[in-house]
Formats: sequence, C-alpha cells, structure tokens
Amino acid sequence: MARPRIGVTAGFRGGELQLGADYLAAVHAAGGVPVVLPCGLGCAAELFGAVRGLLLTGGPDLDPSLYGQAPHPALGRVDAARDQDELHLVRMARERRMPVLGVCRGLQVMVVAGGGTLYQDLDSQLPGALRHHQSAPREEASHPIRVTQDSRLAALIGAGEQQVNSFHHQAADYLPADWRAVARAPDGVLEGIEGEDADFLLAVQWHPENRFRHVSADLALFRGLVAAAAAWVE
Ligand SMILES: [Mn+2]
Repeated sequence: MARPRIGVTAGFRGGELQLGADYLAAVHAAGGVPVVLPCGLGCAAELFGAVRGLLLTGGPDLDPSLYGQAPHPALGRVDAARDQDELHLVRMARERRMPVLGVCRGLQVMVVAGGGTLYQDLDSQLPGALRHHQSAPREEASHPIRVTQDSRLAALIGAGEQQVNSFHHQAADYLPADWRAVARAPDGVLEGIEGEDADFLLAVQWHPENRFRHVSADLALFRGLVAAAAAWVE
C-alpha cells in the first residue's frame, strides 16, 4: 500500500506558521507522508478529508473556558482559533475511527475534546510535582515514566520504567470515561493515555519527535500511527 498521508497540525504565531520540523521528519521516518494542517483558519473540516491519520502537535495552552475553568494566573498563551480547529479534527476523527496520535498539547486537546479537564499549571496546582519543563536539550530525557502492562502503549514501546523528555507546565487532570491512563511520572502526572476501544487513539505528554532518531521507542509511536493509518478503512 502507498505511504499513508498523515495530517500534522500546526498553529500560527507572530504571522508565521508554528510547527517543529521534527514532527514532519518523524512521520516521514515512520513511513508516512506528512501533510501540514494549518489550524486557526476555520477550515478543519475541509482539511480532514486529505489524510488517513492525525498527529496533534505541541503548542500553546488550551483556553480553560473549554473545560469550564477560569484562567489561572500562570496560564500561558492561548490560541482560541487553533483550539477550535483541533477540537473539530479530533471529533471528526473519533466519529470516523481515524487513527490519532497526540503529543504534549495534542494529549491535552484529546482530553478536552472528550470532556476532561487539565491542570493549568503543575508547579502551582500539584504540590510535589516534578520539574516537567526541563532546561536540558530537547533530545535528552529528564524524568522517568512507568508504562502500564497490557496497553497499546506498552505493545509499541514496552512496559515498565522508561526515560522521557519533558516540556510542559500543563497536564491532564480529569480523564474522560472512555480513556485509560497508561503511563505516569513518579509524581502521578499523566504521561500517556489511550482510548478504551480498538481504535488507534494514543497520546503522550513527552516529545518523541525530538528523540526518534536515537530512541527506538519514540520512533515506534510514529510507526504505530502510520501502520494504523495504512490499515484504516474509511
Ligand atoms: Mn513530563
């Protein structure tokens, strides 16, 4: 089968498209063809038809009004137009059972799309939280996670303790009922979630796109998405 086209979401900042090139390289290395989906223009529905799988990427904080909260003082930049397009993409993907991989903000979009909530700022809202915003380079790991046995995530990257990088000050709090926590940091922060059903719905709080060249587990996440997209029946 032809290499499947994977939609890679991107936002806008300062009049330019905002997207780490590593996301595109990771999809390509995993056997997919990356297609950039500009989010914030209001044309998510039209873009959706161009791809067989979705990669939701990192970016700014979600607008907390989307999950019924007032802004915390430590809330970062938000982009309401990007939020709307990405939430729309996730909902369409779930309706059509299209494979989705979420990374960092992407995990948070998937949680909020399903009716869950977020920590707006771990440092001030979760006493005892580890440092989740590392100053080390992006290709270096900074904290451990533990991956649950008998999960889709474990089938891709292995169960038990692993080391990941970390560039987030927000995290999932309340998880929607049809989602399962499958990886946590030692402080309890959710680092990996997946859908309860057979569809490929997986999200991680770390940044595998920055380490896939050297860490086979990180490449395996993108391979999993591409394989599921290739097998997806529209
Ligand atoms: Mn982390």
